[in-house]
Amino acid sequence: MSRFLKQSVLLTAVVGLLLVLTLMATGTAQATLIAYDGFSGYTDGNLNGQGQGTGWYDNWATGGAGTTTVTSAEGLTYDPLLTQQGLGTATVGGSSEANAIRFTNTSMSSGTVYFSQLVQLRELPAGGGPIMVQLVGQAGSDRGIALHVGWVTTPPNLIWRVNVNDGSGSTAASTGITSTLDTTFLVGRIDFDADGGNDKVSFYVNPDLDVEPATADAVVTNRNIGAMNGYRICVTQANHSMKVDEIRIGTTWADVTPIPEPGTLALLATGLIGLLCYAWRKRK
Ligand SMILES: [Ca+2]
Ligand SMILES: [Ca+2]
Repeated sequence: MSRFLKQSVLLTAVVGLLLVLTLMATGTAQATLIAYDGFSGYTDGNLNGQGQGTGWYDNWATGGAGTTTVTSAEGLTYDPLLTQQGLGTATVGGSSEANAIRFTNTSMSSGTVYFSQLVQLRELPAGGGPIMVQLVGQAGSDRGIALHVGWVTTPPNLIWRVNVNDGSGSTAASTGITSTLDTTFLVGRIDFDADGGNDKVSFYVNPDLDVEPATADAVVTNRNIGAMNGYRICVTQANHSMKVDEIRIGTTWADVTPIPEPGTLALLATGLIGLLCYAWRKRK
């Protein structure tokens, strides 16, 4: 075999191997994600009846007298979180409510479950009910884990807090972190009790992506929640709206805090440069 032919065979093998490794890496990153919606691929306008992403049992169903819309012209970002263009916005007109709910293919009732999302309040609430995103456990119900904006004591001390409703009552825990009009990355974690007892719910506001913080910003440990099988956006504050994006439900911290994979082209370029160096050294 000529040297040129040998190098061609080697080149083909290396490029093929890089492609396989790239595909494997991409597949691994998504393999354990229970559900994802980055609001890409939707038709602009009313979110009701539409559905994209992965891991969902049905499409979005909107409720309340307000509206929930989707737009492809925007997208919330939280560097370096992996994101898609497009986002959803729940808007309350007057004093009513706007909500949107979607169920998952997977029912979650054991082990550890994480859910993350980007949210942006469009106005700071002046009073009234909560503005929230939540994992829910019953069709048509808002019972479940709610991550929402609420009062500390008196206005305008708005804070992020977690609220857990298990059907017999609810417990709220404050993060002490003031809510702003900036894009905020919220992560919820549920540790289901293996013996059917009370479950632990942890809440993180704007955490680092690479490693789960050792201490959560708020924790609730005295509620016994059932199976979670849905996700809900809800604004009950008069004349307010909230943007929601990059909804992820998974079983590990890494599932719900992904950063972009090294690009295929970057990997190929690295491989080719290495190969050229090898060929050059062989010639000498
Ligand atoms: Ca998006
Ligand atoms: Ca339990």
